[in-house]
Amino acid sequence: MERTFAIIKPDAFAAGNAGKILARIYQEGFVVVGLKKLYLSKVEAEGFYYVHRERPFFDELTDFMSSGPCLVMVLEAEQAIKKWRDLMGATDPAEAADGTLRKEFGTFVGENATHGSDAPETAAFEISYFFAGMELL
Ligand code: 3AN
Repeated sequence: MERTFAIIKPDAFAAGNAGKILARIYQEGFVVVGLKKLYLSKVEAEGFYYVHRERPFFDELTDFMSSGPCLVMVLEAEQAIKKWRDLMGATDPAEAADGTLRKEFGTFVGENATHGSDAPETAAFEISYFFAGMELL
């Protein structure tokens, strides 16, 4: 089994889509190992997206991620990282395949409903950024 880190982003949370996205997560067979609602500060969002600090959209991205509450999660499944990224779909909702979360719930590339780790190393960093070991029993 593998663990990945996921976010239901502020756009999807504000639109009332968190329940529908969680239902899909359970339907697809993930175990929700950790789950909490957070309202990130700008500094907390910047720390999370540190690897993107040189990208032109960094300020826009961290403003958005600190614009309202979100749900942060640790999901467990066989090949959880790939399985969750497949369920999310392409970064740009306009390019995401039918049946994916970003196609259904995303608005545009900057507000795309969900986040998922892209590799084991990033999953480890992202999980430990938001969760203590005791919260993941
Ligand atoms: P993914 O989340 O699919 O791994 P990345 O790592 O390329 O995508 O981008 C990180 C986040 O930055 C994305 N979730 C997206 O919301 C945001 N982002 C990516 N490209 C842009 C862009 N051109 N303009 C605004 N935000 C962007």
